[in-house]
Amino acid sequence: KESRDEKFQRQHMDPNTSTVTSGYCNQMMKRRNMTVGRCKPVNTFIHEPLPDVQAVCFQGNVPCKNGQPNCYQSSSKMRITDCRLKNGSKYPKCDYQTQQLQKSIIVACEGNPYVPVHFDGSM
Ligand code: U5P
Repeated sequence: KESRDEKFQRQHMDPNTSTVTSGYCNQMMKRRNMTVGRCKPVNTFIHEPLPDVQAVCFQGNVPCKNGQPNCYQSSSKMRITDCRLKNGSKYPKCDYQTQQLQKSIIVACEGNPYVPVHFDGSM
């Protein structure tokens, strides 16, 4: 079974893409199995090395949106792509807007080793 950290990596890690095209989200949301059963409405991919993203668990502690205390904000901006389902897109035709951004990310961390298991947002 997929662990929570494996799920985080499947849903949010894409370190090796340097050039993001307009079709990126349609392709990646499908390839990473986020269009199975429904179209996941919003999802962020992070284009930084995995160790740099794992290190965020030891950066600034912030409360999570759900009130839990185990969220962390990256001290540096990271290269990310936000995928947002377009208005009027209906399953199974999941049509996404692709937006490249440089923002600080917020992740929730758990376990031993203490690693990211949830993407809480960006700012
Ligand atoms: N999410 C992102 N990026 C964002 C906001 C949300 O990937 O900037 C994804 C996360 O996987 C999160 C899920 O767990 O959407 C639901 O987010 P929310 O609607 O609870 O904020």
